[in-house]
Order: sequence, then C-alpha cells, then structure tokens
Amino acid sequence: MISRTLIERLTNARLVTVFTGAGVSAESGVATFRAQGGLWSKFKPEELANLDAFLANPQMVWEWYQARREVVLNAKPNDGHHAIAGLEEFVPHVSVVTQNIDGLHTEAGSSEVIELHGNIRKNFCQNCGVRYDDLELLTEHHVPSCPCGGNIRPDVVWFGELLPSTAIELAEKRAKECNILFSVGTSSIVWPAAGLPLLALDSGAYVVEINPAQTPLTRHAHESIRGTSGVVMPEIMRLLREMKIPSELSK
Ligand code: BJW
Repeated sequence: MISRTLIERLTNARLVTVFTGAGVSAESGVATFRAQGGLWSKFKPEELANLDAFLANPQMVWEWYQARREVVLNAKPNDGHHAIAGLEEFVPHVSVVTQNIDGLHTEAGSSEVIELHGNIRKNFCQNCGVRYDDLELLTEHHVPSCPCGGNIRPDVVWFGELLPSTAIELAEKRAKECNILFSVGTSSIVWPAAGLPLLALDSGAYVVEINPAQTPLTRHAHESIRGTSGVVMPEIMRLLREMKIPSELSK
C-alpha cells in the first residue's frame, strides 16, 4: 500500500535518490542473483565473479559474460525503469544509484545514473587498464587480448574489488543530501552499496523500500512496500499525477 505521506513528501521533495538492484530489471527478463532460479543458484560466484576466477580461467569467465550480454542487449526497460525516469516530471533532482550493470536506467531516460558495479556493455584490459568500449567485443567468442599482452575483461566490479571511487563518492553524497531514498529491487546484502540507505536514514531522509520480499533494510525503512518495481513505481507515478491535476487547475 502506498501512503498519502509518501506522495505528499514526493510533491515537496527537492532531491530523490533511487537506489536500485537486480529486481528492477527482473521484469525485463534479466535474471537476479540470489532468488530461487537466480544466477547464483546455477553458478558459483567464487568461480565467476571474482578476479582470481578470471586470472585462472579467462575464457570461461568471458563466455559467461558473453551469454549474459546477449540477454542484456536484447532487454528493454520495463514499466519500473520508465516510472523511475518519469519521477523527474515531479521532482527537481532525481538521482538513480544503481548496482545494475545493464544500462537500462539510462535507456529509460533517467538523467543522472550512478553505476556502482560497472557496466556490462564496456570492457578494459586487466593488465594495463586501457578501455575497450567498442561494440564488436560484445559478441566476441574468445577472450580478446590487448597489445600489452593482457586479457580484456568486462567493466564490472567483482567481489573483493573496489567500487569506482567517483561513483561511490557521488552515491554517498546523494544518499546524504536527499529528502527521500527509494531502495528498489535489491536484497540489501552486498556492501558497500547496502550502506547507502542507512546513510540516508542517518542524514534524515525518508527511506522507502520496494520489494516483494523482506530484506535486512526492511526493519529500518520508514515504509516497506511489498510489490514489484514494475507495478509499484507506475502506481506512485499515477498518484503523483492525480495530486498534480488539482494544483494545475487552480492556477
Ligand atoms: C524484485 C523483483 C521485482 C525480484 N521488483 N524487486 C561488509 C560486510 C560483509 C562483507 C563485505 C563488507 N564489505 C565488503 C564486503 C565483501 C563483499 C560483500 O558485500 N559480500 C557480501 C555478499 C557479504 N563486497 C565486495 O566485495 C565489494 N567490494 C568491496 O567491498 O571492496 C572493498 C573490500 C574488499 C574486500 C574486503 C573488504 C572490502 C564489491 C561487490 C561487487 C558486487 N558484484 C556483483 C557482480 C557484478 C558483476 C556481475 O553482474 O557479474 O554485483 S555481485 C551481485 O550482487 C551484483 C549485484 O549488483 C549485487 C547486488 O545484488 P542485488 O542487486 O541486490 O540482487 P539480488 O539478486 O541479491 O536481489 C534481488 C532483489 O530483488 C531480491 O530482494 C528480490 O526479492 C527482489 N526482486 N524481483 C522488485 N520485479
């Protein structure tokens, strides 16, 4: 249930931060990680999503990412992504801080998208760091090598790796300065990202979780709405539009 308090707060908010995870892309057909049938029920993260795995078996890790790229490149933003982008009609500044690597928030039209865990559409050389963002690599079967001799890898953040400093610093700023933080479609267990809603709470923001399941954030959030992003976010937009019509008519 979406509260009147939330809609009223949204109409008065200057900055809303929308912190998102894999659940937001589930309705676009992109698998989540930890659900039954999710990626980690079929693959072991320690064998695929860390640097040691890539160094030991670059071809295997590359192939896993190529298969996921195929899904992502065919995926389209869903109603949840569009509603998050649509919040910009009502709030002066909306910042999307995402753990997702699929680029779907940008495709949906969100203006400020902070990618904490990288972007699967990009690559760089593991050895010298040179970037390789050419699209041909996204369908290359064999792990490509750089002229320096290093292997080229997807530009994603694996376990044990630091998040890009500009992204996490800006995300922390947006968490601290926002009036409302939405946490949408994340299990809230991967750090340091999971600390952002808590930082927002400490800084006085109103924190709202949207997720069909409970998470470690649930008991801290001001509101926890049980539902999917593709249903709840458009409903919030509908309620905002209803609030806006009378004020426009009264001008
Ligand atoms: C829906 C829905 C619908 C479904 N609508 N909702 C402090 C304490 C403990 C551990 C650590 C700590 N600090 C650091 C660590 C270690 C580690 C960590 O957090 N481990 C935990 C698992 C315990 N963190 C790191 O290693 C990070 N680096 C780091 O901290 O460096 C410094 C350091 C190093 C070493 C030691 C200490 C410090 C890096 C983390 C990188 C995460 N990388 C991945 C893979 C990215 C590339 C790839 O995709 O292959 O990022 S892992 C994976 O998890 C991916 C995700 O972004 C991330 C979060 O997952 P997310 O988005 O929450 O997905 P799910 O599947 O978990 O949840 C989906 C949710 O959606 C569910 O709740 C559903 O109910 C819901 N849902 N359908 C709305 N339609």
